[in-house]
Amino acid sequence: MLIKRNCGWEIPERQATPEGLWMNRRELVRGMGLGAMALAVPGMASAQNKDADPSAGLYPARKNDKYGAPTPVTTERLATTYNNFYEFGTDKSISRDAQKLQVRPWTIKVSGLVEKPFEIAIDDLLAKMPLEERVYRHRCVETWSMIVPWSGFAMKSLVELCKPTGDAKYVVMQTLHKPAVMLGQKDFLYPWPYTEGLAMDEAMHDLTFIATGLYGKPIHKQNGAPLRLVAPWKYGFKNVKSIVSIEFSAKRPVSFWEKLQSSEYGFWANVNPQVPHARWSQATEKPLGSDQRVPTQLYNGYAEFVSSLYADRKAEKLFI
Ligand SMILES: Nc1nc2c(c(=O)[nH]1)N[C@H]1C(S)=C(S)[C@@H](COP(=O)(O)O)O[C@H]1N2
Ligand SMILES: [Mo]
Repeated sequence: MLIKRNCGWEIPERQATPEGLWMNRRELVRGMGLGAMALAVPGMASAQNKDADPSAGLYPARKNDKYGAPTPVTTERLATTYNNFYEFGTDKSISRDAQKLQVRPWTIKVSGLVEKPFEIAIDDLLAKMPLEERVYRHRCVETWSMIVPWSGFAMKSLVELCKPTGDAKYVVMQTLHKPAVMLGQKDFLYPWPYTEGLAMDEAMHDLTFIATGLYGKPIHKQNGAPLRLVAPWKYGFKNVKSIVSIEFSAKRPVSFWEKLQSSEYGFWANVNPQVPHARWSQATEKPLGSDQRVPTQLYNGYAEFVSSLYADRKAEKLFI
C-alpha cells in the first residue's frame, strides 16, 4: 500500500520559503561544491568521461535543427549538476553519487505486445540507430528550465526496431532497479522502479527523442546514462532516465509520480502555463543560470508540432 508522500521539492521548509528564494538557494548550494567535485569525481571532467565510454567516438553527432535552435543554451556545468534523479537521493549530491552507476554492460529488455520479445545491449542499439544532435527546451514541474543539446535518435526508430503489434497502445519504460548502487531505492515508500509511459502516437512522433549523448559526448550518468527519454513538450518528470525495460501494452501504465500523488501528477503532463500545479503557478519559469523568470509556453514551445496529438483527447486531463 502506498502512502501519500511529499516529493523532494515539497518539503515543508520549501513550502514555507518563497519559491524564488528556495530555488536560488538550491542553485547556490550546488555551485559551491562544484569546483572540488569536478576535480575529484572520475567521469565528471569531460576528457575522463570520453575515455571511459566505449561509445565516445560516436559524438558529436550531426546537428538536426528542424525543431529550432533555442537559446541561450544552458552551461554544461549547470545541466550536469542541477539534476533530479531520485534513485540517487533528493539532495544536491546526486551528480556525484550517480558516478557509481555502471553503464556497461547495459541491456535493454523489450517485452509485451511485440512480434518477438528480445534484449539488446546498448552498444548494439547505438550501432543501429541514426544518431543526431537536437537542442531542446526542458521544463521541470518545479518551474526551473534549461536548454540543452541532446544527442541520440528519434524514439520512433526504436519503436520500429521493437516491432509492436497492432494491439499496443502505450509504451512503458523503466529505470534500472539496483538499490545497492541507487541508494534512494532503499526507500520503500517510493514505487520503484521509476516508470513512465507514452501513448503510441506520442512515442512515434518525430519530436520524441531517446538521448544517449549530451553536449557532444556520451550522456552523463546523472542525466540518465546510457539512455533516457526526452519528450520536450511535457514536464521533465516524464523523461525517464537510465532505461532498462521497454514494454508495449494495451493498458495505460500508472507512472511513478502518478502513483505517489495522482491528483497532482497525471499521465499526460503536457506543459501549459495556464494550468497551475495544485500548489503553485506554472505561468513562468526560471532558466538555470538566470535570475529572471520568463513566461512558460504552451507545450513548452512545441505546440505547432504536437498539439494535433491531443485534438481527440480534449476530455482528458492533458496538462498535469
Ligand atoms: N529514473 C528517473 N528519471 C527521472 C527522474 C528521476 O528522479 N528518476 N526525475 C525526472 C525529473 S523530475 C526531471 S526534471 C528530469 C531531470 O533531468 P536532468 O537531471 O537531466 O535535468 O529527469 C526526470 N527523469
Ligand atoms: Mo522535474
